[in-house]
Amino acid sequence: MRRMLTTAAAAALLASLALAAPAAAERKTHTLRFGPISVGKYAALKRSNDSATPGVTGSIVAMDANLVDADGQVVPQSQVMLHHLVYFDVGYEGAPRYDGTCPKKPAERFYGTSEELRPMTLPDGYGYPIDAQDRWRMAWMVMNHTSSARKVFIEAHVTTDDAPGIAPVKPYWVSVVPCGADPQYTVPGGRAPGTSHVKRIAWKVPLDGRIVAVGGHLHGGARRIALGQPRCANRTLVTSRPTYGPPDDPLYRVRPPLHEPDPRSISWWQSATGVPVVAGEELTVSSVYDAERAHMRVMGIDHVYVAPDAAASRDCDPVPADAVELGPDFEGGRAEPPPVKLTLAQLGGDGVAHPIDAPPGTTRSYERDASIRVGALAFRPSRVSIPAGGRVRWRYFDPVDHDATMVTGPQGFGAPWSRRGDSFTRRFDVPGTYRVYCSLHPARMSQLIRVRAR
Ligand SMILES: [Cu+2]
Repeated sequence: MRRMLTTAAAAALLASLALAAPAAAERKTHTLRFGPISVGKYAALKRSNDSATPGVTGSIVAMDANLVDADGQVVPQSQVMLHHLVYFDVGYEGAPRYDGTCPKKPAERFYGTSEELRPMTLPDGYGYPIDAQDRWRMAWMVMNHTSSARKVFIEAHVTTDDAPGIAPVKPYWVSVVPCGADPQYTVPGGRAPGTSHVKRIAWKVPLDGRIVAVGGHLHGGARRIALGQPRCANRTLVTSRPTYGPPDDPLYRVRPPLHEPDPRSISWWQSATGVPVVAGEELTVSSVYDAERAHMRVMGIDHVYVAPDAAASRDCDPVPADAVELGPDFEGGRAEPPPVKLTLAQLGGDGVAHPIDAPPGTTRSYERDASIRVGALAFRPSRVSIPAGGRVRWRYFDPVDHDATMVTGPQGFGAPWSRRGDSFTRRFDVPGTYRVYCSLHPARMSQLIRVRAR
């Protein structure tokens, strides 16, 4: 039932509101919790869904997120891992938002974090503008490294400020694999020790402004991601550097090791002065990985926050002195990606995943090409032999996504996430033994591909 105010009470309330005005700007940290998420043992779960919002008209000046249990305790990444998390602002009816680098996408990516759990910070005086009516979405992937099903929550902390003078920033996600749902690629490996694999993209800056913050997203095997400015003598503006955990980090003691751990820190750059950029100029993003070993399903994404500024300088002034680089918050980290030995695994009758050399069964030999049926959480046949130059075709029949990702072998590859009706074909020119799993169901779905020398 609605409560009605008497005229006198309403008048008194108006009087007290008038006395309180003008309202002081408010800085507040909101906790947004999503869940529970039930994730099976050794499972990777990915999804996108609506997110709660702060319900504030103002600016986001800081944000972070992690996984917590029902008591609000942070869950260690070595147990249940937040592999990635991206927040999207959809806007509202009459004021839709579109992505900065993929404008066909009707939602603006504004904060992303991954295994390194890097918070978003902006220099003082800057913020990402939001409206109380905005709707948000979130896309996430969670990996359970343990032998029991777990319930976790994604908990974000969003610091908003409704002061009127905060300069707005526009977020741009610049990926070396642009605009796909799964912007991954594979470093095939097999090159000399110390050499690097570089994947580069050019990005046309859409407006005059100043870059005031840059974050990076990289996977295990990465050496750096660099933002370059060809217009100014091809200089490097910002290098986002990974730091890997120390050798005794629990991340490297996950057994069985089903994926190559990402860096535990990726440096974050910010400057209140900012680096001026001009509408129409091209910046480059270079994602640099170790080329000696294969690294499957890697990414290279710069998160570039630009403050629109029509008066921004067109000169190539030096990178400002107030630029800071925020590095790891732990000791003993490693700059070079450590070698990680991955393995196939299979859930045993004891409910625990055990490393296996190959899936059970006999090997089916083909004169030329092999066709593999992916369904009911299995590859059929699971062991095949083809001649060099032959092809393997995966045909997908399950309603959920799977992929085919090399674990060990002479040349890395990763087939894209696929489901019922999809297929993918790869030609194998390099002889040898390829151990392959579905990276989304690594303890259940494995296969062996022998490629015979001709
Ligand atoms: Cu799968």
